Amino acid sequence: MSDTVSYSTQGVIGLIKVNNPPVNALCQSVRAGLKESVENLLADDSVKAIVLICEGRTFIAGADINEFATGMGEPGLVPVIGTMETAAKPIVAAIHGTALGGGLEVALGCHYRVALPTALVGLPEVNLGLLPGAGGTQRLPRLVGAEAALELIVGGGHVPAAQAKALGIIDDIVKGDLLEAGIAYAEKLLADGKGPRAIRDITPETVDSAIFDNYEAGIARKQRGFLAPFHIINCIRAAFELPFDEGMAREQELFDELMASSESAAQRHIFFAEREVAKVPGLPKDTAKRDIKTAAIIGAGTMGGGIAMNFANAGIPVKLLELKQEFLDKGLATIRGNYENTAKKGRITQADVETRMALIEPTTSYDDIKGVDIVIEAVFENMDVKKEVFKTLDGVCKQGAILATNTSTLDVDEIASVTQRPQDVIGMHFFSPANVMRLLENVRGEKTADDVIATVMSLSKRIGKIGALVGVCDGFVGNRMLHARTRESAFLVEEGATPEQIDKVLFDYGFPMGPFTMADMAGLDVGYKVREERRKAGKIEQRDSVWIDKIVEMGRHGQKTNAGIYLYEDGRTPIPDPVVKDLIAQCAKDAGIEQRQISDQEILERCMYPMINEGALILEEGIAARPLDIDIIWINGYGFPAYKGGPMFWADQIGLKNIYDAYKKYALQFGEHYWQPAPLLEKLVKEGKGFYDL
Ligand code: T1G
Repeated sequence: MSDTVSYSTQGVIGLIKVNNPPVNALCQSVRAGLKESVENLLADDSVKAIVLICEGRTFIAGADINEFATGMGEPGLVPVIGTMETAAKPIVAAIHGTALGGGLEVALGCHYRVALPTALVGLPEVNLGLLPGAGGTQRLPRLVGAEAALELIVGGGHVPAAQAKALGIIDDIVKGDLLEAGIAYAEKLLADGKGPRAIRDITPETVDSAIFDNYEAGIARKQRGFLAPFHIINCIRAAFELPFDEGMAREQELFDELMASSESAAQRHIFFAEREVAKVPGLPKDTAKRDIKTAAIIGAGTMGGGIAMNFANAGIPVKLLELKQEFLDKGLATIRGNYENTAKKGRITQADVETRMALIEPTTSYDDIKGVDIVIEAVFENMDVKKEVFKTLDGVCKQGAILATNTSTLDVDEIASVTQRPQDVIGMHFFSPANVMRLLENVRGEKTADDVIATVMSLSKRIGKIGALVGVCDGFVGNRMLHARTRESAFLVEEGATPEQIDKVLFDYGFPMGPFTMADMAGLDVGYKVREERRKAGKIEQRDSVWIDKIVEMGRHGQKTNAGIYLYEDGRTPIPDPVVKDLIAQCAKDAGIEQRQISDQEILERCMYPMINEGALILEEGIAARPLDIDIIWINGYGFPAYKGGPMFWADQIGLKNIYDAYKKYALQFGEHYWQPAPLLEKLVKEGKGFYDL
C-alpha cells in the first residue's frame, strides 16, 4: 500500500481509502496506490464489490497541479481509471466535498456514484487552460448529453449533488456516515444482482453537429484568446462522432496541446498565485486576527454602497452611514436595485434580496457605529475630507476597531496621522463596481499593526475578494502602473497613432477594451481632475500631453455626454470623430511634434513595457513584495488577460532583455526621462533572470 492510499475488506466489500491532504490530489503515489488497491481487491475472491472513499475534507479534487511542471510519472491516470472501469466487480465511489477534475473522472471510471447532499462535482480544468484529460470529455457526455456536457465542461463550474443526481452524474444522495452508506449501497447492488456498469459502454445520443458550432459561436467573444474552451468543444464533439477509444485518443491529443501551451502555463500560474497572494511574506501564518462580526461604511455613494453589499453578501451586518438622509435613501435604493437585477437574472432569490437588505442598516449618526469591529471610509477622494472623517472615527469608534480607507491614491499614512491609533488604520482599495470586481488592494501604512493586516487579508477572502497587500505610494500598484500606460498612449496619439488603432492593439492583446474606450467609459473628467490636482501639487510631467484636457474643456466627458475621445450615437459604441482628429493634429503642431505612421508593435511595446518597468520599480521599493502580487492585481483589477498570466509573468515569457533593449531604443528616440530602465530590470537582464527568479 502507498502512504496515500490504503485498502481493506469489510465482509465481502473491499474498501479503498485515499488520504493525501489537503485535497486528495491525484499525485503519483495516489495513482499508484489506487492501481495497486484495485488489483489486489479484484484478486481477492472474498471481495464481491468495492467502495472508494477519501479521508479528510473532500473527495479527490483533481490531478496534482504541482506535478504538471515536473512531469506526471507512472502510472498515468487514464490506465488507472481503465483498470477500475473494466473491473469484474462493481466499484462504488462515495463522494463528499468537491470531486473535481481528475477526481470526478476517477468517479466516472467507477460503476456507481453516491454523494452527500453537500457534495459538489465538476470538471474545472478549463480554468487552468486545460481540458479533462482522463476521459471526462468522453464519459460525462455519455451520461448527461451534449448540451449539459458543453455547459459543465466549458463552463468549468461546480455542480451541487442534487443537480448532479438530476443529470445522472451521481446515482444516489446519501445521508449520515458516508462510508456506511457507501457499503450499504454496494451490498444492495450485490443483493439486487447488479454488476459493473461501464460508462464507456453507453451509446451516446444522436446529436445534430450544429449544437457544437452554435455553442462555439456563442462563446467566441467571451473566450477570445483562450484555447481550452474550443479544444473542449472538439473533444465533446468527438464523444458523439467517434468510437470511445478514438474519442479518448482525440482527448489525449488536444490535452497534450493545451498542457504545452503558454496559455495554460499562465493560467496554472494564476491558480497558485491567487492562493499565494493571501500569504504575506514576513507575517507569521499564526498571527492573531481580530474578530470581525460587524462593519460600518462611511459614505453611501457608488463605492460605499458596493462595499456594503460585499459585507451583506457575506452575512456580516453592516451599517451604512451618510450624513444627509437624501443621499442615504439614494444609496439604499441603488443597492436594492442592484440586488433586484441580480435576482431577475436568477443568480439570487427574492428572499436573498430581503435577507441582504436587512443586513444593511442605514444611519446618519456616528453614534450608531461606535461598537463596530471595522469601519471603511468611502467618501469623496479629497484628503481634507478624509482627514475629517478619520478624526471623527478616532473619537467615536471602540478601541481595537479597524479603521480602513477606500482611497484609490491618497497617502494612507497621512490619513492615519490624524488619529491616535495609526496602528489600526489600513487602506482597502476596492475597484468599481465594488460589489463586482474581485480585487482589493490592501494598503499597509507605516504603522499598521500586523494583526490588522492579517485580519484584513483574511476578511478579503471572506467577503469574496482577492486581497493583495501593497505599500503606500502614489497610485499604489495598479493605478501607478496604469499611469505609465496612460501617459505613453497619450503621447502615441500626439505622434500620429489614432485612438482607435491603440485601442485595437490592446484589445487584440487581450484587454476587454482599449485605454481610450475605457477612459470614455470611466469619464474623461475624472482623469482631468486628477491631472489638475497633480499640477496644483506641483507634479508637472516633463512632457505634458494636453489633447485629452482640450476635449474635456469642450464639455466632452465621454460616454456620459455622448462624446469624448469618440462619438457615441447609441450611447455606447465608440465612433472616431474627425473633430477630435483635427484637435489632436493641432495639439501636435502646437507641441512641435511631426506626426508619423506608428506600427502596432511600437504601440504594444510603449504601452506595455513602461507598465512592466514601473512594476520593477514597485518591487525594488517594496510597494509590492512579489511579482505575483502585481500579476494578481492586474488580472483581477484591470482585465489583464488570464491566458497571459499578468504583466510580470508575461515579461518573463517574452524575456526581460527584449524589454531592456526596447528601453534603450526608445531612450535614444525620446530621451531618457521616461525610458530609464529600472535598476532591478537591468540587474535581472545582466544575470539572465526573470522576475519570477526573485
Ligand atoms: N493540485 C495541487 N494542489 C491543490 C489542488 C490541486 N488540484 N487543489 C487545491 N490545491 C491546494 C491549494 O494550492 C492550497 O494549497 C490547498 O490545496 C487548499 O486549496 C487529469 C488534468 C478544491 C475547491 O482545478 O478548485 O484534474 O495554499 O486554498 O478554497 O483531467 O482548491 O494550502 O498550500 O483552493 O477550500 C482539476 C483546483 C485539476 C481543482 C478547494 N482540479 N482546486 O478550495 O482551498 S487538473 C481543479 C480548487 C485535472 C485531470 C486534470 C480548490 C478547491 P496551500 P484552496 P479551498
